Amino acid sequence: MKAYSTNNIRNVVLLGSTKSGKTTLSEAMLYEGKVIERRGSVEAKNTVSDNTEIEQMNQRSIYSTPLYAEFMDTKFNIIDTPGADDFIGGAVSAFKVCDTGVLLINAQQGVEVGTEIFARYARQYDIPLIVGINQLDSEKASWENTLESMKEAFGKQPVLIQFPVNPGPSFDGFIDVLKMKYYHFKDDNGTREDLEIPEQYKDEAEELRSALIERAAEYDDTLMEKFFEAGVLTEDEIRKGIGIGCRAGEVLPVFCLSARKDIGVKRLMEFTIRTASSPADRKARTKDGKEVECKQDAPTTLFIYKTAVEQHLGEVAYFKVMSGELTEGQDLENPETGDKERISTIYAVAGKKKEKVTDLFAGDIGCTVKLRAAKTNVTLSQPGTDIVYEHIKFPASKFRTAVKAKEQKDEEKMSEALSKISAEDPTIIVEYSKELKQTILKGQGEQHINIVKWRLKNENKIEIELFPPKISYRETITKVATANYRHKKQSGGAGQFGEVHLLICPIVEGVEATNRFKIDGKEVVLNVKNKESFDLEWGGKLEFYNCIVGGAIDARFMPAILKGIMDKMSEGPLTGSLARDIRVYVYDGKMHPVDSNEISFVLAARNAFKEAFRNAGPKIMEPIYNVEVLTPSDYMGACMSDLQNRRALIEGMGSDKGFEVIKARVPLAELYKYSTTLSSLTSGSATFTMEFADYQPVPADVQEKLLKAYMEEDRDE
Ligand SMILES: Nc1nc2c(ncn2[C@@H]2O[C@H](COP(=O)(O)OP(=O)(O)O)[C@@H](O)[C@H]2O)c(=O)[nH]1
Ligand SMILES: [Mg+2]
Repeated sequence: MKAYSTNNIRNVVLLGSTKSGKTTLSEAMLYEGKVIERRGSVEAKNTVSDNTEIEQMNQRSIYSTPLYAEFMDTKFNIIDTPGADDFIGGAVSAFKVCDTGVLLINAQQGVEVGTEIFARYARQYDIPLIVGINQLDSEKASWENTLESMKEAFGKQPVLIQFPVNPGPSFDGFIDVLKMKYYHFKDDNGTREDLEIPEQYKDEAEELRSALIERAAEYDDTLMEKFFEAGVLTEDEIRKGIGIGCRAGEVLPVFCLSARKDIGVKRLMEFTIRTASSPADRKARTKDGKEVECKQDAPTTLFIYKTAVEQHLGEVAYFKVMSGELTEGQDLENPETGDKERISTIYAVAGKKKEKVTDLFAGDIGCTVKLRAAKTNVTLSQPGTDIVYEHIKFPASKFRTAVKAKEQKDEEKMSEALSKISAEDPTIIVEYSKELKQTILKGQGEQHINIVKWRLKNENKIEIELFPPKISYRETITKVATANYRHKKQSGGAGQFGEVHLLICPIVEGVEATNRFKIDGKEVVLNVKNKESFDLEWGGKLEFYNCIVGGAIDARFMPAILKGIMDKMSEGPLTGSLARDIRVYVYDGKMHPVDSNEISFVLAARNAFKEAFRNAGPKIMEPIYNVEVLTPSDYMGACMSDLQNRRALIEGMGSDKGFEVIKARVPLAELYKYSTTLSSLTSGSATFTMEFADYQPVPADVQEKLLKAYMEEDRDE
């Protein structure tokens, strides 16, 4: 394959809800681009894109797959993405390297929540979209309903470039109002006839053509002038105007498709090549906020957007050439670590098919093998080039589970395998929580995690067990309390003696510290000699006040007292959870001239603190998450009552682009497997996001249960 120059490259990401037909479309594109001679199908498990065992088993895409077609003297790079929420990581990384999105809408369903999710992401990543209404050949296809749902979701953005002739099982062509032609298909294999528009479609075609011209004129002054003077625009002018509107995110050009019958695929590719951005039209952002142009005559820089371990090849790094020219054998370095890397071989990629090439120009996508330390998000550049590209920001996890190996002996192997999987798929996060003493596995949904389980079993021969993770509770207090504790031991040898009197009170935001307290009805004023304030690792604060008067305790024992308190803060008096937001005033005590030592004061302080804590209106606090659910209105009621059963506090409801949005605050303890429940409640048509908000006291009944559970656990040990 020859090296394509930047202007002759298009990078297109295929988007759309599950089963809209992205993988089938990619197959047809590869066929049109002569990369394959026969089209496979998802059912026959022989598509170029879904080529892994697990994807074929599930008959769906799980990874994002880079592909290409050579078409109209252009290298048409395609990234086929999985549509499901669970596998969103693949799409997010594709946004980083693509310049245009083709958003598929299933004509049987119209706009789905999945469609809306991808449209949102595209806006967020500034990816212009072209819409393909697919499956127009299916029995339940409805052109009208689909347009209606698009109007609701996208307002006036959709602009029809085509309309179908005979949508439904006998779908065999469409009228194109940019070309003013009738494209008729003679077979199910993309054989196209370019015909005059039949009489009965002429009026509709004229009407849509006028609408198209008007929209095309809207985004450019010279086109607008020309339109006012002449009343028409040429084909090239229309394309130009629509292209500008599309890049500005104001226009969604709409095409007709049957990916299965290869109808409309070639036209969509032609339009994309002529109208959509080339890589040169977009600038990439660096970590320090600068912009880098994608051009050939510049130092070579690459960005690795994905890695995978593949049969016969080992670790494969997929990248985009962000600037300059990449040549086989070139030496590059990672500007962040100084690591040197030689690019020994370069491949153009169509799924498993890897074609060796000698050069790739700025804007092109390819892969290489045998890098020493290159991972997703790494920039590699010609030595001396001080450019580091902004990392891909993957969405926050939505599914959290504890994991352990079925066989204790596999525990270490499991950790290693999990960290490899997480390097390949950064939306899988594995961490050992010292606090919970559990390995926590996080991902985008239960299916996502199940894929990990399957891979461990089949690729690494490790069986794992998943179970509900513990919750990171916190403990705090709500009122003032005091306690005295004397630690005394006099058996044999040297004795131990320490006595600590302390007062504790809660730290409440906006309430100033005081040294006046009422204890047993008496006003007490403490004499603060010294204050230390600690931001706790686990959130919240501890303030420690030395109020000792008259040398009751030597200053040299104060660190031991603080240590005793810290010990108890990190293993709270109620349930052993971490404690936070407490002020401690040590105001009196006693020493023994011989027996007092540090350990005595550690123990005295620990016990005094524990006792005071239990009398200070102690509360267990739990992590609360902000949850936002997006659902079709049919399922609104079901989603609401489910949330209410999860102790949710509903903060807002509203509709957005034809869907209902619910905003709620929900305790993490109630969110285990929420993604799974939501999916089954709504037949997979809803989605949600969750984000840590803050800690809040648990309700009394929950506190009771937690205390009881802790007592029982304690007794067990
Ligand atoms: N009738 C019809 N079925 C299609 C079309 N495109 C895809 N399909 C079928 O829809 C299902 C999902 O297709 P797939 O390409 O895997 O969708 P993806 O999840 O978006 O990648 C498969 O059974 C396909 O055969 C089409 O244009 N017409
Ligand atoms: Mg797919």
